[in-house]
Amino acid sequence: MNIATLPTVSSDNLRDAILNHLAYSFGKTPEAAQTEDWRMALSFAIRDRMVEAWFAATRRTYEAGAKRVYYLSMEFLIGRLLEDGIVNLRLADQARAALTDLGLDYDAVLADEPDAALGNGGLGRLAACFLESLSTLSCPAMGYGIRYEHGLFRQSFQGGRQVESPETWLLQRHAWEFERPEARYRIGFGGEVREDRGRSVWTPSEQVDAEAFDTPIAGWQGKWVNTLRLWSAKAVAPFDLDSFNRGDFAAAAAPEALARTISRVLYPDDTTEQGKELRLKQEFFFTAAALRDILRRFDSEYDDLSQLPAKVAIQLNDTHPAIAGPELVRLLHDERGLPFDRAMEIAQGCLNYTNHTLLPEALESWHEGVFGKLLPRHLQIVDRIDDAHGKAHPSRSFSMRADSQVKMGELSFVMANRVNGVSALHTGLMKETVFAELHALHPDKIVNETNGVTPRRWLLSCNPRLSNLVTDTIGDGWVDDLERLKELESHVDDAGWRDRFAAAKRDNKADLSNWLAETQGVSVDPEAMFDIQIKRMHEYKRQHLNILEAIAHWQEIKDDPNAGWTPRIKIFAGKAAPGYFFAKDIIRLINDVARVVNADTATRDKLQVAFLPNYNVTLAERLIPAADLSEQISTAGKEASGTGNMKFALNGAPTVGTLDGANVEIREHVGADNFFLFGMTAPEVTERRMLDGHARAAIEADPRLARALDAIRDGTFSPDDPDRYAGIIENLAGHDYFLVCSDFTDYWRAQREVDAAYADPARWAGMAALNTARSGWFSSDRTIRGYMSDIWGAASL
Ligand code: 475
Repeated sequence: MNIATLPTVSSDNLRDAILNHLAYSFGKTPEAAQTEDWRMALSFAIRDRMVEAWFAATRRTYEAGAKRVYYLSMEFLIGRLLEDGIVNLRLADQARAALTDLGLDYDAVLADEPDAALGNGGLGRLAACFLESLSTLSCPAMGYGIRYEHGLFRQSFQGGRQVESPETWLLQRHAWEFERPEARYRIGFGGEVREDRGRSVWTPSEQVDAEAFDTPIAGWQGKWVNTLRLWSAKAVAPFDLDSFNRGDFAAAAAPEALARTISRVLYPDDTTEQGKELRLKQEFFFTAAALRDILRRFDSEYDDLSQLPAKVAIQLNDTHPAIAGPELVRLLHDERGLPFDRAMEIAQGCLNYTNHTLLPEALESWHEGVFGKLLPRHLQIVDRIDDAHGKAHPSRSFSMRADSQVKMGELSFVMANRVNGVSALHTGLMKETVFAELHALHPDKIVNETNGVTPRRWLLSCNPRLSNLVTDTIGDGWVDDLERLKELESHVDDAGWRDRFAAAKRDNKADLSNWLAETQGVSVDPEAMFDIQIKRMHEYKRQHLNILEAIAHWQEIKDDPNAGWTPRIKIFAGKAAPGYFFAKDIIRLINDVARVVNADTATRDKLQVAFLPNYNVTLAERLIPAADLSEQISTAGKEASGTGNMKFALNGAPTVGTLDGANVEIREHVGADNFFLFGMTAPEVTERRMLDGHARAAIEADPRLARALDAIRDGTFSPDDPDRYAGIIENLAGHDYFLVCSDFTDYWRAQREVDAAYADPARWAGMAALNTARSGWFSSDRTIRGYMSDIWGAASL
């Protein structure tokens, strides 16, 4: 059902288009053009090829009267867009040829693009994969979020410590957005509510405008293009002329400054909640603008609001846009005059909520003082929603308004038609723990949609060597039908094919090792095992378990350097929330251990440690294709799903991991023989925590663990400041909430099994290849099909 057949494009056509843009869009001659000019000209030439399909998709959606999907998310971690566009339009060969023809380095031009780091981690990257899959599946959809001026902070190290600096992606020119000055909505905050002839009228005390910026998102082969619409805050009146004329220039600029703070920075918190008023303002700002936009589009086609649930599906990416519930009720009841119950019913027919974490500290809740001051009418509406739910379920023991709070999880659950978890384990735990009572009242509401990743970015584009081998072997049907990777299985026993698979990995590793040498001053042997843990820094993700094992491993190598150790390089990358001091200490510890271990001439051909700064999507695209081993070692029950775990498996890196999140399903798919399992299960974790002194007992039972902790304690890695890690030691030997000590012994065992398997290259290549061949189910195309049928009732056009 291709609605647009793309004209074929030769490298000559593309070269002419680039030169044309260089001259007429950027006013440069080839002689004067800088890399950034070429990058912009190439981006415009590629973008031009999306526009026809973009218009056609919109036309087609109107003609079909199709239901539209709206994905509301505080974060879209989209990374670079140029290569993604080139790959999806299947113009990689032509683009490379055109640039080479112009005497340019294709890779250097692509590398000039800054990452759009408009997200923290998994939740934001999932939203980006979903947008791409929605387009690939030609599902009429739109993403709504915030056009942050500054994305996630830039990370560097000083003396091993994380230092944050502002990220400035918009200081370079950005090729992908279309400003829409006409799509502008006035958003109010504060003020008061008065009753006027039976109607509630909210008069805000402060207002800003939300202005739209649209980015086209092309699916595979560019047949369908959806829109990511990001809102930027603008002052209602940019300038206070009275103040200016009085000579008070600061006051004159105040409205502008105030407005801009709203879309200025992305909150750098992953799975911790801050409870800051500005955050609530951001949430309401983009959600309210999105709802107004959705209703405007609906009004342009239909005149009966009861049709809304049939034509509009809204997905709330976690509770961050949860204010959509009360705001939609307000629009329908206060502004459109529908009875309250009817307004609530229609809103409930449109809204759905995805939960991404069960960590109690991450469940949003606002004090009613803050909430009511900023959104007085919404507080009244939440109370009415809560009352209505309480009346309908008199036996319930909770309230979304308990303890003077507004509980966004409960609110989202009640206002949603469907609520979903992101892996089978996580969805089960939602039913048993956080949402147990709501689940009992609404047994059909919770569904599972296990996460996935887009194979276009996470295999085809980031790993050309492996994707070429796959396409040579089974054709290119896998790109939008990833389960076809299964067809590789019959080749895994063929030693010649396996060698080609191993060669692709080896070459990727050689590239990475050259890059490490050139840019990070780290020199590693590409034959060593590349053992990688990349993700946000968090105690539950247990980077400290990994580094403890590395310390014990180093000590054991020193005891007997000639014992036939399997050479390894342990690579870490990830950012810690600026206020999360424990996580920052773990970064520093890893850097300290790296310094000492890498300087040890007796061991460094067996073990090295590196922490790479400023983890982002682009670094992930570089590391994952070169990984041998994927570290997914969270405390069972804590990682909702994980998506990095899927990317590694897809790229032929077996996992060492716990039975947590989607690891469980990965292991089922790739087979227990091709997955290094260790650690307690979620129920065992719960039980162990109740056991007094579990950490001390674990340390006493394992001399390796005791010795590794001793080395940290005695200042082996911080000789100038032996007490530097007293906090970490105290935590681990004390209450050890995340059970690092209790899982250490089994982790060590699993790692030695990894060593043995890696030492047998044929065996390892077989395991790695089976990971690729059996990862097809983890495509975000499969996930989105699930949302379309189980949650949205939306169809592919
Ligand atoms: C889970 N982020 C992963 C991924 O489903 C899962 C929270 C508060 C404020 C800002 N960001 C957050 C998250 O909660 C988050 O990223 N959760 C992650 O969602 C996609 O795969 O297990 O930790």
